[in-house]
Amino acid sequence: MELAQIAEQFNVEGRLVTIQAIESGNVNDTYIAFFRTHFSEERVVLQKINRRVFTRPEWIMANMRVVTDHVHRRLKEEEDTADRIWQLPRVIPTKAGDDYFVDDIGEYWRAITLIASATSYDCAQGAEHAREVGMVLGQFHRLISDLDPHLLRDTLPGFHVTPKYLEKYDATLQTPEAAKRLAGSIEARRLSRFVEERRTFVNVLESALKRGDLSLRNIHGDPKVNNIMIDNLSGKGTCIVDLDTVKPGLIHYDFGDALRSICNSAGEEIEILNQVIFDVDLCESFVKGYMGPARDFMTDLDRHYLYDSIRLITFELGLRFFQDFLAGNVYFKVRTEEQNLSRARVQFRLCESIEAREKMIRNVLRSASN
Ligand code: GN1
Ligand code: MG
Repeated sequence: MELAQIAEQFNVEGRLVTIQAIESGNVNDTYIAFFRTHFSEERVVLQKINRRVFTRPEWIMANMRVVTDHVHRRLKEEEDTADRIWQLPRVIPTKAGDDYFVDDIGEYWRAITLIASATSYDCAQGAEHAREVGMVLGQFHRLISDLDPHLLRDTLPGFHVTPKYLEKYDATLQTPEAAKRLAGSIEARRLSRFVEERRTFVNVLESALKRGDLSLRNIHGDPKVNNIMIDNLSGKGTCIVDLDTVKPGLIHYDFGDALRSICNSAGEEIEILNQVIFDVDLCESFVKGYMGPARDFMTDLDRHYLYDSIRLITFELGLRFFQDFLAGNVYFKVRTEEQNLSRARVQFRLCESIEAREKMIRNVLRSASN
């Protein structure tokens, strides 16, 4: 089926004029579809859900419906006292009234509203940006904190349970494909040693959960910097997008994920490792922004694990990229055979940078989170 035919399934006014592909995103395929009437234009985000990753796309859409309805209701309730128009995209139904469209080869498509006059950046633009990214995440955590978790399906079992990724990595190591790739790359063997040195650390958050130090709350699951939209007109954060992984989890994974992404100004795809540094000043700005909306729900024990969360999620993402490289690139989309290896190198280097700055980061977390 042609892309245009798919876009036309959705209930958008006007005639479809063009469709542009958006390159970012490691999992789903994303496009912007332009529709025009005689007097206006509407652009919508069209996405093909990756069925290799999300085996139950209909659950993704059910969750999206629950989360967006909940957040839109809360935003409406608070609008008179809010400092700005906080936004969140809405699901656009098909002409048949469904939340998604299944094409002739069984692919799942959705359309969501585009947040206009706003930009998402792949890397930090400075202190102000970091603070806004923090505030948007804190605001989102606050808004979904009273959403009944039973209403959400687990769309990706094991997502952000770091020990599970280590198990998967160990299983991959046993395969001939991994053996071949390790034998063929000095860099891959170096990364495998990096993992060995951090085996015991992977349990830090899950053990805290078991002990009852931490508790499950609704999380976003993927709050990296380019999922946070900044208003072009005011420079302030306006919303968080990519709601595929909203589910009960540890907010620490979100906190750490946003920080590992905003504090690495070189981005995830850089080849020159020397440029990969965890910027502690950006970390401070982010935490100040986050704590605005989050101060009320952060406990002292939550604060105790913030440093570990940054180090852990960075390690986890590196491990996920590395495992996928060893498995033959089956999960993350790649343009080259070595891209996942290269992405893993970046995250592991960032992890080292975090470890080297532990004291400074802990100090910043202590002062900025009170
Ligand atoms: C994936 O597709 P994208 O870019 O939104 C991944 C995240 C990673 C991220 C790293 C469902 O997100 O967990 O942190 O890549 N999403 C999934 O860039 O695995
Ligand atoms: Mg995502």
